Amino acid sequence: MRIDILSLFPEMFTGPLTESIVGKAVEKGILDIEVTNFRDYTTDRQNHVDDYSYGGGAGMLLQAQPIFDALDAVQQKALTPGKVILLDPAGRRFDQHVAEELAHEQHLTFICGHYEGYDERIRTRVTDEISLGDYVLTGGELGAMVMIDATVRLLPDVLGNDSSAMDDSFSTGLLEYPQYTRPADFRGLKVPDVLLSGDHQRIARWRTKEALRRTLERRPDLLENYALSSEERHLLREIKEEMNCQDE
Ligand code: 21W
Repeated sequence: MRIDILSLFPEMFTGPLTESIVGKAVEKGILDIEVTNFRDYTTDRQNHVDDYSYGGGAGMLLQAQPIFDALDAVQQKALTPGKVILLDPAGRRFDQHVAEELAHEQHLTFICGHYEGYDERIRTRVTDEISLGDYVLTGGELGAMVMIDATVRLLPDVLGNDSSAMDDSFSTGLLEYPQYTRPADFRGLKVPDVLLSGDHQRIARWRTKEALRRTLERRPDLLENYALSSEERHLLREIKEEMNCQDE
């Protein structure tokens, strides 16, 4: 996969893109990332990238010209235009499904703003407008890093074990069950007996039940879109009975 990032703050990306799993993917040649400062493409003699809003109003807008020219340059180099993603608080919300969609692409370009907004004409070059969530950031850079991290770990051969990305909570649709490591008794806090029993069938059932319990307690919204197996339906009924839950 090739990833281009257009940003006025390229240094922000050095840590996240060179360390850890994303850095390993670059070393392995699975991923090629380039950060372009679109200030380098300005034709303005003072290298301005922003200007006042027509019609008035507070704040500066990123101008179309530097971003158009930077996009022309990265798209010429990459052969395939791919997806062009505008980081924008008004975009659709990023989630695991979007990460899976992006992981199928050959080429991604992220445009990161850092001002009050974009000249509307920039959107004519954009295929997707994506937000990280309902909170205000100072710019798109952290959003791009989050999206790149979530996407790159889904690429084949990035994680050592190719089943690990598939088992993640949000991929399975349930939260994860509680996990324990040694010792079996830590300051009186004990590991549940079932996990020490060696009975793999009982353990699997316990884990499914606890994953359901945790999801019901913390993220009931996830259960609404989840297709329960007959065993899961049975376990969920047990949980609700234990809770003395009258409904269902
Ligand atoms: C913050 C841009 C506030 C614009 C119209 C009139 C990218 C982000 C960002 C930023 C405003 C994302 C306005 C979640 C985010 C981002 C910087 C408000 C004022 N619009 N995901 N006046 N949250 N944020 N614009 O902030 O660039 S993805």
